[in-house]
Amino acid sequence: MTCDNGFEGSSRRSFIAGTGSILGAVALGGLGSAAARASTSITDAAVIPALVIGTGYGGSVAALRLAQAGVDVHMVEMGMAWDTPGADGKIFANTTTPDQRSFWLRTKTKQPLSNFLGFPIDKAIPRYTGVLDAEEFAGITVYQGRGVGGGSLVNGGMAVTPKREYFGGVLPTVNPDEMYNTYYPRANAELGASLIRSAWFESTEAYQYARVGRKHAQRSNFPYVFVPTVYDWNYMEREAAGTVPKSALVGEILYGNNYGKKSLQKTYLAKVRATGRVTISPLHRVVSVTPASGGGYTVFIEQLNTNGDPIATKQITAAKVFFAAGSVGTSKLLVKLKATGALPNLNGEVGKGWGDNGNVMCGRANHMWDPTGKLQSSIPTLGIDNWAAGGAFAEVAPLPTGIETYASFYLSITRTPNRAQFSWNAAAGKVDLNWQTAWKEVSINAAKSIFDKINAKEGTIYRTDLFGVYKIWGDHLTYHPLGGAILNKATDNYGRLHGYPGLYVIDGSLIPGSTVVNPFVTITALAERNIEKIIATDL
Ligand code: FAE
Repeated sequence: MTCDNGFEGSSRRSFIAGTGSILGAVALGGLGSAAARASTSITDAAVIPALVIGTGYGGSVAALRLAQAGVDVHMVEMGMAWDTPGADGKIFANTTTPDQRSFWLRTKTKQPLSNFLGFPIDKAIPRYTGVLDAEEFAGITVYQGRGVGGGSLVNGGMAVTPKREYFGGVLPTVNPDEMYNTYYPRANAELGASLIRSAWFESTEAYQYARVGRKHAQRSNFPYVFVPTVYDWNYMEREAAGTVPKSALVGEILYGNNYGKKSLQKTYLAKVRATGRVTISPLHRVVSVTPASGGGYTVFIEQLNTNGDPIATKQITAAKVFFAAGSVGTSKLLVKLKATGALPNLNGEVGKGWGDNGNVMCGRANHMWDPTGKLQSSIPTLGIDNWAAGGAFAEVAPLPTGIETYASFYLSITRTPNRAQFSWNAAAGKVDLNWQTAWKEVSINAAKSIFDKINAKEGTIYRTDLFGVYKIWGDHLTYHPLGGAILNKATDNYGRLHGYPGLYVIDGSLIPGSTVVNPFVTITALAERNIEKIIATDL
């Protein structure tokens, strides 16, 4: 039997029994009602069983599994819904023609590659709640997705499972058997990860840049791997054949893909919506969480306009709160809430253990007889694996400029011991991160273990025009923020925050600074593991 608040009879009873007085209010017709579920945004004074902060990988996994277990869920997302086309008929802007949709609250683009042939390429754009946030801390710019789908909206779609032999260094307190037998396969299946068709890779103009990258790796005796992605490869082949609108093959990526990429909107979040138990509030930002007098937690939320300004504040009560605001978002919230007295009992591990996954970028200048192609698919699919010998895994990345650049471009993920800490800056009223740019030296040296050798073999040099004037290394940024609420330190071994029953962390902030490869499959698999335990024992 389904009650009008949406709970199936038996699961409703057990959920109420397990979670205390606040759920009495839910049963009496709080936000769990069908009408409320159909509304587009959360209402002030709502009383709900479960709130998920953020709609990226961790948040989407949590919402889906909770809803499937019979729990009504509300998701709050500070970015936009990204479900409505702009004036050009497209939801997302192209990488080569950034506009207001491209960046989160900036008046000038901040492209990861800031220069080309020595000239700055950033340009003025209207301030808007755009999809890519280049969040600046003192020593590093952290790129993140903003909107329903989180990082899946803007990322390269590389769906990489770390080699099992390295897993102990990634998540030392997690049983590898359960991850590799159950949760990695589950995450990869739900995300729709798959490999490029070999014959097409070998023949298409769009991956000439990757074939050149492979050839250079081979000639210097580096192992290379094809990595799965969440792009629909059949769609990309049809793009190449000219039978469908193009996305990867016209360079769409950093500011969103209009077609072809299986972002969370098409995978986990499509299933979330199909449960009928989850509402999602875009342009809503959580600013505080504190224990409620009657049990559960009071959550303060600001509703934003597309200029990023608060237009309403809402105060709701949730029995359980899942922090899934991403490594930076969750860490900033927890550090602020501990320091300002909203959640004073959080332990001293909160804010610690943050890392950049060793990200560093570089380009190499090839010879005129080694062109990388003017048509480059924006979805990388090949990696050079020198982790064992040199501590670097380099993805052969595209430079989808539409012209022949004679450049090979790489994003390296490297082994680095450096970890930073978030702290509350009371005077400025914000959270700081004590990362130092000089810490990237380790990562540069690891990347050099690959590219110095390739350059020597090929008789080539590094590009010096992509990150400034005469600057070789893109060492000012990360795409892969990880940590800040480390598993089994700030939380227990399943993401339950110490000091506050009913508060959970379920995103990249649980992972201590490195996943050895690109992170979203590990974030998803860990979330699947943790939510299964939480549903079994806490609800
Ligand atoms: P995330 O996906 O960041 O979701 C957090 C969500 O919470 C966001 O939508 C935020 O807007 C929202 N939020 C934050 N604060 C609040 C608040 N206070 N109130 C309400 N909402 C809030 O977190 N990874 C790969 O594995 N392969 C790739 O190829 C790859 N390429 C990348 C390329 C780029 C340009 C970028 C930026 C990232 C890339 N990543 C890649 C990283 C990957 O997208 C990232 O690790 C995951 O998205 C992190 O997942 P989380 O669930 O931790």
